[in-house]
Amino acid sequence: MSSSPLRLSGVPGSPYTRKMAALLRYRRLPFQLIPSSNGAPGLPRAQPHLLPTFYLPDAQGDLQAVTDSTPLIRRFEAEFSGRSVIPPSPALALIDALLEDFADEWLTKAMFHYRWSYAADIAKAGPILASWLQPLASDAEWRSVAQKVSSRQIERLRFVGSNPQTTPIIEAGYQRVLQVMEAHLHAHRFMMGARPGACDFGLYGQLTQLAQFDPTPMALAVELAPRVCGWVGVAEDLSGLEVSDANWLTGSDLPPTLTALLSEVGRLYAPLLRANAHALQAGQTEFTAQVDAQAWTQQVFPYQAKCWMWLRRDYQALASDERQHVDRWLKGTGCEVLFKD
Ligand SMILES: N[C@@H](CCC(=O)N[C@@H](CS)C(=O)NCC(=O)O)C(=O)O
Repeated sequence: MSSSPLRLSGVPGSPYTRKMAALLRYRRLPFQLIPSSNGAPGLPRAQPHLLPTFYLPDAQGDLQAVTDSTPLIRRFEAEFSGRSVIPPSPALALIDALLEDFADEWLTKAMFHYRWSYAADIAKAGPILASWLQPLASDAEWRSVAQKVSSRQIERLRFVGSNPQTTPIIEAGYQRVLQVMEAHLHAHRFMMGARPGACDFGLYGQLTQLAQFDPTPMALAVELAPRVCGWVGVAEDLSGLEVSDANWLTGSDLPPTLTALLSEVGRLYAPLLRANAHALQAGQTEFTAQVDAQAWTQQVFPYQAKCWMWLRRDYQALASDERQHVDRWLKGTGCEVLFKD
């Protein structure tokens, strides 16, 4: 364990940067956020270049550029003790991992979709993202960067599967997710109980954009889920929240509101994970899945085949009594298909 602060680069419009900064604050791990999407001179560059990028010493002490928030959270769990974000019950930890993955990989579809589909959202995001990329650009350069960023991202909508066919599924799904989170927050401070799990930070990261930045999804959040909006504000800095082991959800049943959230995972995300991985295996470049009884067609996304593999690996590693808990919790949610066969 090193005593120097962790260093990372990222910008406020990156949900994964927000996820990791909030997680480090909660864990009371000192860090320095380099406010840039390009790192800083002399620092290594990640391939692929993603935000946030962490700069971490390897075994020889050489700095490496490391990305991907989900494995980084597990690495920091191993390297730093206290204020863990992984529930000690392996069964609950599996549910936490599944919800974290849903936030990172499905809710981000809604984030990207709203930001780059609607005129008001594009008009806000283009110039502000450009100011983070090139803070000192002249007005003319700035307008040109804003234009370039917007056209590039609009062109990339297809990567997340946002198109006229999937728009109703994404938008109805986002609104239901808000409503079930709202219901859960009536009785619990976090998804994982009275203390946050990794999934809380994943959801928080996407919601910093959906509920706090992009005008179209933000108006929906204010209308449908005011508690969720309040929660996002609080989750940013949980450094002073005192927690104990007793704060995790306990009991042999999950709260019904968490089951409702898992039902959204089963409805919106599980069919995509399966169809994507099967298409990748079959060497296809595109797949169609049935989501919410409607066709969803998008390009294959190799990274999400890895996500599914990680979840299945964790499920396989469970002891049989733990697996029975998970099976019971997932029964009827649509998530069962993730772990069958
Ligand atoms: N799975 C990664 C995803 C990170 C990611 O996709 N970051 C986005 C920004 S939020 C990015 O850097 N995209 C590259 C680009 O837009 O060029 C994680 O959890 O950190």
